[in-house]
Amino acid sequence: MSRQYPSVSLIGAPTDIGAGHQGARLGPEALRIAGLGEALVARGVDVVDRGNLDGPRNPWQPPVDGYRHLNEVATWNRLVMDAVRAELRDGRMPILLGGDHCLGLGSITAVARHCRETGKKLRVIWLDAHADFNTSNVTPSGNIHGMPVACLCGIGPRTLTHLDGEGPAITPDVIRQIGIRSVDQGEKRLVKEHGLDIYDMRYIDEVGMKRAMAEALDGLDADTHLHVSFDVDFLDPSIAPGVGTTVPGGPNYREAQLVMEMIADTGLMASLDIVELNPLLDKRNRTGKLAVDLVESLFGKSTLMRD
Ligand code: HAR
Ligand code: MN
Ligand code: MN
Ligand code: MN
Repeated sequence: MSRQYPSVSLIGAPTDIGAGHQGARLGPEALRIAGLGEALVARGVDVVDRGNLDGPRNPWQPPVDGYRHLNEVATWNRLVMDAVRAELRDGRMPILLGGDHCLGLGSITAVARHCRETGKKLRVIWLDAHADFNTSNVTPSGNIHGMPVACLCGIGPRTLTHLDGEGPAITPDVIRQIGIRSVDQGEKRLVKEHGLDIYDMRYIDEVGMKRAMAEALDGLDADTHLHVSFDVDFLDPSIAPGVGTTVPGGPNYREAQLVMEMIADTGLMASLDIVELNPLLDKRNRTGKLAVDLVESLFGKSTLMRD
């Protein structure tokens, strides 16, 4: 193996508090049963499973003032933030097992703080079908898993934009979004206004995944902390049906592998979210197994020919 990976800590966050379907709260178990820990150990990585965080249950209420479950979302994200922060302080690589994508807020808030404290530059690679840049005014659903990127950039309710009490975690220039193919009307205006760097499927079709990823990974150096936020609905639904919000026209198996391989080649990934896996919508945990397969590539499985 060409790279020595830091010790990994698996952190389960079994909740669908920010989603429009229930079932993503089973994601951590589905990833464990698909063999995530064992697969990393087989790659020579030291893995500790911290078990699951214990937050509020999903009360399954309708949105209030454009947000569904705002208080519970904030509580879950504080738990995630604290857990991720503790691992980073210990010099370990946190892998967040979601849970829906609202949890990217807690995870990346912790990562951004860690970067400020250690003088590292941050780059976030956001793999998703969705831009997750909605606000309470423009959201079609009130589901907060459609809002974490906006909240991270300071657009949203104070409880979420100031999760660690320090103000917005990032500026939009930190993030690169790959695979995007579903952006709501008002959300489109916002992503343009804030200049998000989006490699949408149209662009990927035109220039190819290799060039899109090369651009998204451009400008990294040894001082960069690379965070990968992997929303499993990034993948084409034909290979990954086990998610709540499928959108046709996503990356196929090889394109997805190439994404992971190119990230692995940087040697800079220092934290990871795996979110939105919903095994209730799946058969035989197929999507969980695919997620594990792709994470193995993030840890260099397919770079054999380059060693
Ligand atoms: N854009 C839609 C909304 O805000 C759907 C968001 C779905 N989000 C996720 N995460 N699955 O990417 O309601
Ligand atoms: Mn560190
Ligand atoms: Mn998402
Ligand atoms: Mn998504």
